[in-house]
Amino acid sequence: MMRRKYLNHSLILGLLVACSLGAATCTSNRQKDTRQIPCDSQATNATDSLLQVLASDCGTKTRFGHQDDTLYGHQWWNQEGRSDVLETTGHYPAVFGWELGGIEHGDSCSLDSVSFDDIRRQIILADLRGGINTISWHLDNPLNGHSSWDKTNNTVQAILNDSTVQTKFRTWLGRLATFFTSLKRDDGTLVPILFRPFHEHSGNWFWWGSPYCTPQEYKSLWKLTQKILKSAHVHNLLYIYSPDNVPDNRTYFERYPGDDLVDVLGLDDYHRGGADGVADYTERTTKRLKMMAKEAYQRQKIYVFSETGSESLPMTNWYTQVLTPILRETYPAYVLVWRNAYNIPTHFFAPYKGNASEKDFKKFAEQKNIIMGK
Ligand code: BMA
Repeated sequence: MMRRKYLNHSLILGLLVACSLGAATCTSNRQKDTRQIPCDSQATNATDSLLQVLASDCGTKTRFGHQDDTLYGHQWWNQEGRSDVLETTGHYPAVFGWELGGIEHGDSCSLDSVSFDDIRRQIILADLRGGINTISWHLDNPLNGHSSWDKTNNTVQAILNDSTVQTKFRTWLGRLATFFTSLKRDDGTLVPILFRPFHEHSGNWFWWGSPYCTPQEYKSLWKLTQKILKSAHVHNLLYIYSPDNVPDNRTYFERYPGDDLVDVLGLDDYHRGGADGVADYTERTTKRLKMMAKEAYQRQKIYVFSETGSESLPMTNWYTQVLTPILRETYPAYVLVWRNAYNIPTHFFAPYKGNASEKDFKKFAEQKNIIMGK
């Protein structure tokens, strides 16, 4: 059941009007509240269940997530069972983010030098503990082999129309599909994954960014990707659409591939500028999340704060004084903060043992509407 703390007045009014028009409308509204339908009609039972679990809390509670949490942390690397979040709060995160950039080449290690075998093992372990897994993919540019930050214009167009580039892209997706279908539990069922392809497309830093392809091309890329993954028998994914900061609601949906191709409305938006940036960050993310909550309800979807954080945590009370008030307005199904890099001391978003924000973070994690893992 998708309970909503956040329902704006116009929506309530709309529902009242709809109900007054006849019982059939009311029934369908009631049905609308009770069950989410994955956009992949062949989604596995576990994938369907994951969607229902997320929907049951969306709007009233938020799960806490951290990127690469158990692979490495602030100044440590690959130590079994370790997690900066566990060491500071006493709990693992409820949601684990992982990154597959590099898998497209058949490499054994990711762009962050992590072995894909280790990532697979950590995903399966997290799932076993009752955690939820989400995956991003900073894939290279198939047009020229440069990184995902390569800004060559028309790469998306080339994938769609140039058979050589498309063949390469299909091979890359084949390797990604092999990884997804290798995520097996002991009983042989597949671990469900929240997949977030071509993220932050409203920005100008990735080759799939808005200056380098038309909205139609972006949507076609999404559609093609999903079609190829499905034809490679990948049915353990929920798909997240995750623009970065956008100026208005129209731009948020400008490249939306459609309700039949998306399960989750996401938002990637970081707090920059410390104390001076609080007002701006709070205002824009709250506004956008409210819009997403309303749209998600109407489209029978869920919404998440798919990436955020304040790098190096210059404000030691960021978690309780900046993030919490934002979450409280809409309670997205989860919030995920980015990684604590083992080799870049300033590149961290969750406090670690001994960090000045540790106490504040523990307080954040103890709130009754914040869900942590085990
Ligand atoms: C970025 C940074 C990079 C990293 C990339 C993919 O935001 O953290 O250092 O390579 O994500 O994980």
